[in-house]
Amino acid sequence: MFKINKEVFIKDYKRKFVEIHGVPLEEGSDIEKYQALGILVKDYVIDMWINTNKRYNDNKEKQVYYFSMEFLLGRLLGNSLLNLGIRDLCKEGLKELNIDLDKLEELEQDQGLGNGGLGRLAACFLDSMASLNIPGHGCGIRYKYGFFEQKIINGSQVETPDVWLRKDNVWEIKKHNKAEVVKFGGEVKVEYIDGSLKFNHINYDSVLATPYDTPIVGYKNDVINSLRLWSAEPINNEFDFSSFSRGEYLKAIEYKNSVEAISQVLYPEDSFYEGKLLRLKQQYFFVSAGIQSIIRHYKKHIGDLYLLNDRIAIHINDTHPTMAIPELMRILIDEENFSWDDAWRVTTNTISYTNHTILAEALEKWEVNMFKKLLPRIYMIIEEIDRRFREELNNRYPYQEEKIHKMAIIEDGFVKMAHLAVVGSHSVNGVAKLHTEILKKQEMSDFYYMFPRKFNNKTNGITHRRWLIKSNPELTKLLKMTIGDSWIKHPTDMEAFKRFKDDAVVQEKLSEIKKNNKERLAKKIKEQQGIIVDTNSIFDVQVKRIHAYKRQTLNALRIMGIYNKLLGDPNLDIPPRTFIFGGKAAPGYYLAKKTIELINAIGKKINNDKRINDKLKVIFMENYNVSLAELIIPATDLSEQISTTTKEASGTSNMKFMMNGAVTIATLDGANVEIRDEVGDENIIIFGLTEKEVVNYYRNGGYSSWAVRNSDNRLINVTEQLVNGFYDQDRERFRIIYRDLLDYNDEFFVLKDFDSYMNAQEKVDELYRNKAKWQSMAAVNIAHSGIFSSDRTIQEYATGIWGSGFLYKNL
Ligand code: 26V
Repeated sequence: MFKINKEVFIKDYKRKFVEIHGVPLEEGSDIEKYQALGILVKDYVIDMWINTNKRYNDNKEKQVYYFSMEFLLGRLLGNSLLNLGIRDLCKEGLKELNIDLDKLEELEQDQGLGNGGLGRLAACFLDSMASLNIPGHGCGIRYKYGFFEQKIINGSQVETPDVWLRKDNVWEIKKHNKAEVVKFGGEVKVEYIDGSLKFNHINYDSVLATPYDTPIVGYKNDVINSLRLWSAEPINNEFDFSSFSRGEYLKAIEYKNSVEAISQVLYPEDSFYEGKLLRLKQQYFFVSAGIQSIIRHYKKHIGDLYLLNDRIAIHINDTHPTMAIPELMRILIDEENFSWDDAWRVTTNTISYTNHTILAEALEKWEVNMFKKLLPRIYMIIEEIDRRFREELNNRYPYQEEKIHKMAIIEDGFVKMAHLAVVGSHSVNGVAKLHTEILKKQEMSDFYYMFPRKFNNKTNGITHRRWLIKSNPELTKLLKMTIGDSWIKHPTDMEAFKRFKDDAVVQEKLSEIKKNNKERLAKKIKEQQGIIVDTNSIFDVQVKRIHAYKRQTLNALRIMGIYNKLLGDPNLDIPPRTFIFGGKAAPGYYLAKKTIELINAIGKKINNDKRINDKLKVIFMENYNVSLAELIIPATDLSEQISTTTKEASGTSNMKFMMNGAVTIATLDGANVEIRDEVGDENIIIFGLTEKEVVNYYRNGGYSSWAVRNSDNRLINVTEQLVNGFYDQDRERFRIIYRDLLDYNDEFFVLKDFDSYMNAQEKVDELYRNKAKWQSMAAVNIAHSGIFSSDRTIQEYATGIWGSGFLYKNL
């Protein structure tokens, strides 16, 4: 294991500082101090990184490549130090130099190259792969601008660009010599040479893909894996612009801009798919570069491409990298002279696919004409995959035209990426038990009947290193004191903590830790918004992307309902609550942006209403991101997981909250079901429609939101308050929410679940009043959270899908 002592560290650090900045440490700014530390840590890591790669190559270990359009890493310094096992030592060393490590860590810009759950999952997986000694690397895009920054101005979201590279990114290394060329456009000339067809791609535009590698540090095991992110550059960057005639000069600039546009910006949508050409370019760009570099490396170190799938696993995170399938086919057939059948066998055995959503509007399908023009050879290959698949369908289901239409890959002028992903891979997994069952029984049932053995479940997880050890040091200490530290390597050992659930001393300690974490958050709220919140109140939190199916609206209507009740009876004896929201709306998602406005309008009114005696406060935290999550989650008493049953594939913040001792109020959706199974009904508060009821309404109708509202006075009041000037003089401001709930019949059953949600919240009040009961619930939640470590998830992927890691090596 990496070893260093404090004195050496101090010496190294001082030296590094001077070397980089050319001034003595005492004269340096905090940001310079951060940079020097980051660069020093990277130095420490470099030899291990080289050794890890050497070992992988020498041992010819099976390599996993995790392809994802998004990696939401957050900050890296703290976690790299933690995983190297030198965080405490550095903290002490820096203290001797009068430097506060926590303060330096906070100066790091979040690496926010993802939208939400899917991108953060990819980041947790990288951490777990490295920590479990699994040779697994990320492959994605180095967006110049990450997920936009959110400002709240007059209660509304305003987007500004995330210029995360403004200061140098100390973690990445640019690898000029590992660049790949990606080809777009042009035509394919088919020739018949020596008895076989040859496909010659001509007149294409070339783009240079240059990789930037970031070290992913395993936990105290000397393993450093890589995250490789590709940046788009013009092929010939060294244009001598002055020698061009005016027309050529402008053309050259245009070309440069159009190429650089490819890796310019992360699309800030995660639920509405739009068939944008640039996004298609992004997908092919990183997939092609990634696959080419894998093949180049494989040929150099191993050789026999017919055995590729013995040594390489490629995983595609949702359908966004599905072009890995035709791209691998292209290389094997066009460049390596494979027969179709051999190429198909190798490709399908190499690639595996995870589905992350059943929302129909998020499923990717690309217009044939656009696709064909941008990627002519890839399109030809997909056409052939589709032709052969249809043949198979015809044999299996003769004369069942409708079924064949439904299942085909190219249909109605579109390429359906999910179908291609299922057909062209050997494994298809959902991300929680319920979600996988829905895939099998409903969304993908035809495919499930055809390929039952491909389908499997891998319930999501979160890395306990970031989400507990790093973000909640006091709770970590308590766990070590009570149950030791075996849980760090074996998270399910946390179950031993259950023994202490009724221990008065431990309960007292738990509540003290929570209080301290709430104080930290309260300080941030005061700084950000000037509002003072009561840390004795229930911190009731819903942080996630703003989306109709996640039902922030249900939460908002509930707060309106409680407020009305309090106005009717200001002496009503309820525990005070602080409602905390956070999350970004896609810039084009009008209803979601209105939801943010509504929450802020409710906050403005309630927070300033003296009549209710500070019993309620509503806070919308600006710019929710990974770092803010690390502050909010440990400070939470009540975790709101209230999506419409069947809609949230898994959820992962639900796991982070329970691991930090929050109690969950939830619908039986996504991984909430498994959390309930773990902690038992008495340690979670469940409400709302069941899966069966929801499916029944969607299939057979019978829901009338007007009828539900008219039968409940609370609902009549709160819905009218949306449009009667109660929360804003402009009565039209929230009309769209009103109409969505009533005139459009409330697609996500907000009104239907209102009563059951209100009752569940009353139960929360009652439970919270009983301090011992509440802390015992918190303890049980913590104790049972180990199963939701992404180490467990990755172990399952490695043994069940990739054939990599321990088992494989022991064969
Ligand atoms: C979809 C789209 C649609 C086109 C525009 C760009 C874009 C970008 C991302 C996505 C993926 C949406 C799917 C997603 O994020 N699913 C979430 O995945 C989490 C990890 O598995 C899971 O916990 C959440 O429940 C699920 O909503």
